[in-house]
Amino acid sequence: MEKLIITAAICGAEVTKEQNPAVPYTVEEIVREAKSAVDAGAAIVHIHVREDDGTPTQSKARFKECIDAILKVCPDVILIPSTGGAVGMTAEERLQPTELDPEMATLDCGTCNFGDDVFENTMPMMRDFGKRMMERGIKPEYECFEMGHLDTVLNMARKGQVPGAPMQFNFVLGVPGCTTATVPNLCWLVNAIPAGSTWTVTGVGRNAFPMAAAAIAMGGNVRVGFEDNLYLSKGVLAKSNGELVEKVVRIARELGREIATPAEAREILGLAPRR
Ligand code: KMH
Ligand code: ZN
Repeated sequence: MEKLIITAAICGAEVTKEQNPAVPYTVEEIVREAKSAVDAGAAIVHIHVREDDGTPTQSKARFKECIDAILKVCPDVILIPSTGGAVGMTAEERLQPTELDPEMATLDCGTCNFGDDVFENTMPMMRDFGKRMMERGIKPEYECFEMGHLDTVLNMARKGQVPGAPMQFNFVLGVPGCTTATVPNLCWLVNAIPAGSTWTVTGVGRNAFPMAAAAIAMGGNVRVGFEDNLYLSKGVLAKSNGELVEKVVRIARELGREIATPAEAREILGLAPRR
């Protein structure tokens, strides 16, 4: 089996310090959380950014400030900025971090319920996002919250509307209103991706570690972090993203799976080595 790529989604757009005081808002806090995750074994950090008061933003300047500051202390890490932003943001607003030419960025693969909200990703929006990423040579991480999102993006790839092989998928399972986090659902998705693709699973809330264990056993990759889950175990808040990553590393070690460094993750994902 390939080594395990761990992604830390350190911040998200929805979680707050009221829910867990360790949720990062400021640049310093974002750097602290990224470093804790990388030190624990994350090869990838998925980033959203906030204003100092916690308001989610897709500001290019704020992304640049955070990316530069993270790379100062974690020079090898793979950063995947969000183009999902927060529910209700416009496509133009969401696309801002692509202007920084990151090696990867998320591309959300369809509209879905998101708790009480609707996360809008219309076909024209997705075609615009795909075009932008092809023009700028950005490798998308295809975020699938629903079973049908996978068919949607595979069709778009066949039509040349989004970057094609090798594709990297992130199956985000357990968002209220979307596909539930079960092993049969994960197997259905994994069985439907083209040969040569790579995949990661994100289990939301209490699904985080069961989905991680399933992916470790199946040969896939794992995302954890405050964006998806604030707890280390039932009723115990995680003190840092690093603690969540450490738990994945412990499970992987028990199951005999080694952890990929950022350089190894770049090779597995088909990214160019860092200059
Ligand atoms: N904040 C969610 C509505 C992404 O990063 O691309 C969407 C999200 C997906 O987090
Ligand atoms: Zn995200």
